[in-house]
Amino acid sequence: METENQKKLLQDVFGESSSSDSDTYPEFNSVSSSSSSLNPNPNWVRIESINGLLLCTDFLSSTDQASLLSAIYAEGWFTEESHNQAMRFGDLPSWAVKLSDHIYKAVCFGSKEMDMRELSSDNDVCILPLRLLQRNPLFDQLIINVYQPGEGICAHVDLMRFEDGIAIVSLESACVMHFTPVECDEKEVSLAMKVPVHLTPGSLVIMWGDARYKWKHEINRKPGFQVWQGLEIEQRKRTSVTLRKLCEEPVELT
Ligand SMILES: O=C(O)CCC(=O)C(=O)O
Repeated sequence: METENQKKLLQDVFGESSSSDSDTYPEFNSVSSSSSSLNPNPNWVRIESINGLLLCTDFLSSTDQASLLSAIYAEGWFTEESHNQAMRFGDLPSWAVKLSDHIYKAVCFGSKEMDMRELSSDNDVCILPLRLLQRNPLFDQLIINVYQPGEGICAHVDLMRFEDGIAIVSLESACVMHFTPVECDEKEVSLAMKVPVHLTPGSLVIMWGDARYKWKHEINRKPGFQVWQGLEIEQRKRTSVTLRKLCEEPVELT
């Protein structure tokens, strides 16, 4: 019965077929004249060793990446090189609302491929549990980070003032994000103990459950840390968009 309800819910979300208006990617800015198609079969990769960590490798086409970047830079937040972070809370810019909508649909399309029984609860098969996917708004906090070559972000767990279910979209260039269990002492942990995830431009990471609460994530762009499949990644400027939802009240971990 529960499965039928969930199936109906997902059908309500995007209809019986994938040929509805949800096939069209909204443009991220009004300047862009072209629109591209929403990928009805997004490539979702589950990071096996970390429950609740999922990567959509083909979330945004190159056209949509360019359109999103131009919408971000049109905000005027990054007029000087020293400006490397912008945050917004509450009502988000329209392009960020569209991006949230894309995330919602990419999760739904990915979930559609899965056995509906798997969507019922907080298990490690979900892309995002329905209780998180259904909240309204899905996200109400935004951070844009701009990294120059060599710059990264220290290992951290996102603040408890944010709910479970965090999304990160990568733009411009690739990097390796490393995940380390929270209980590991950062001074003692070796690179070999970290789980690397390759974030390519246009990819989307979803973190929930263990991935959000029990693992720290970091981007270390010092020489020797940006290695993927044996090769050091050539470093260029990278921009990321992180979307989160503020808690009504901060939650304590038990
Ligand atoms: O830039 C990224 O990909 C990660 C950003 C992040 O972890 C943060 O802003 O808390």
